[in-house]
Amino acid sequence: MKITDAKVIVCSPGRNFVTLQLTTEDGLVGWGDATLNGRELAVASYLSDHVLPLLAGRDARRIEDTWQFLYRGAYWRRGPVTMAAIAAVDLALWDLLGKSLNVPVYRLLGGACRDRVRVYAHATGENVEAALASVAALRARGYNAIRVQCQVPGGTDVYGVSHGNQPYEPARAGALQETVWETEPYLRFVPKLFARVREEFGPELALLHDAHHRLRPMEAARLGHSLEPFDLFWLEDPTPAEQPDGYRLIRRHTTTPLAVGEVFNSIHDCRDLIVQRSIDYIRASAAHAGGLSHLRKIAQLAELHSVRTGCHGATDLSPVAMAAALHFGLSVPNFAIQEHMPHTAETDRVFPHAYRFADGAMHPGEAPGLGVDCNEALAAQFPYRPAYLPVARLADGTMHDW
Ligand code: GCO
Ligand code: MG
Repeated sequence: MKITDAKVIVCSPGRNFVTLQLTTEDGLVGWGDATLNGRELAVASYLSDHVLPLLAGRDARRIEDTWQFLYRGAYWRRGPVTMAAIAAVDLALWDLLGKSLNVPVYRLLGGACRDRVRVYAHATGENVEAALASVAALRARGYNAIRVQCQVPGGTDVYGVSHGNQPYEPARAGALQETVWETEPYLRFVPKLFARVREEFGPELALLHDAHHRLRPMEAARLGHSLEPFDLFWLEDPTPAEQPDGYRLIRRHTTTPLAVGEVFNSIHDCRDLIVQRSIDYIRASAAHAGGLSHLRKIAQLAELHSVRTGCHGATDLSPVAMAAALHFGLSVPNFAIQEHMPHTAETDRVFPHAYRFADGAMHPGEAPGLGVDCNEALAAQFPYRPAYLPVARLADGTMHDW
């Protein structure tokens, strides 16, 4: 089962995606997601210029060896661009293996550990009433776990809130936008928001919140403590992830569960956090942390330390990555929850898929491989458009953390 052809497809059906296509001598086609939000073309180039020329003639069934070759064989290892590229190759190889054996990937990963993959959705509002209405609408669609983000009254532009009736999209098309961030009003407002949500929806709904790395460790400790009465499922990314000792500090002050890791790209980014039990949920994804092969190792380390998985699943992870997340979530013993932001209708048309949603959970389906296709002709109708994640400055102009 030799790899005979490899190519990268960049398209923008509602947002940008980078997709890897591997073809074998038997004519099988495998798909991988190489999308790195706001840095898409860097991964496309890394793949086309430096990785794909190394793949021709390799046995597509040697998934782990190919991973080791691309990771250990590179002098400049790790980092988001490199690891997204390795992930794309890895996903395409798992897809090919499943197709060659006519089984869905979750069976190759050890089989289902559960019947379905619990997912959480995003509620957002430009004010508290709108956020409550958004939670109610998601509950009516069957979600039993909901992340709530809301604009802080008075102006601070909270990332992750949709504007008008548009669904929230992590990147903004066109020139890079700068927003203003103010920590104190945010810290005063968020407990009030969750008090209202609990009051309105009762104790059973799982509630999540994402602080998007905007806080210093002691501020995050204070927020976690003030949210304890509202029993969050998790507080995500309270402080920048390169400071594991920051998480130890937060831990000393609050029992609010912590989730981190959507920006991690290797087990080395989260080893200390996991081993020291500074977090409760690891959010690394198959798309950005080296594919299913590497994410499984992260999950196994986490399992040893009672940390569960809650993988990143925003719209900038393509349907190929979403499918991989669902095969992973179905088969990993210490799975907790999966993020779910539905893609646009155009994206779903470009990437027809076997996975489905019902009653607050998803299933990857029984199609062989990952169960996702890419309609190249349709993809070509949606050319790449520059789009960036907005950055944040304090009111006095100081650059602030992402
Ligand atoms: C999330 C996120 C996203 C990311 C985006 C980055 O939890 O879904 O924080 O909104 O910021 O996916 O590319
Ligand atoms: Mg997040």
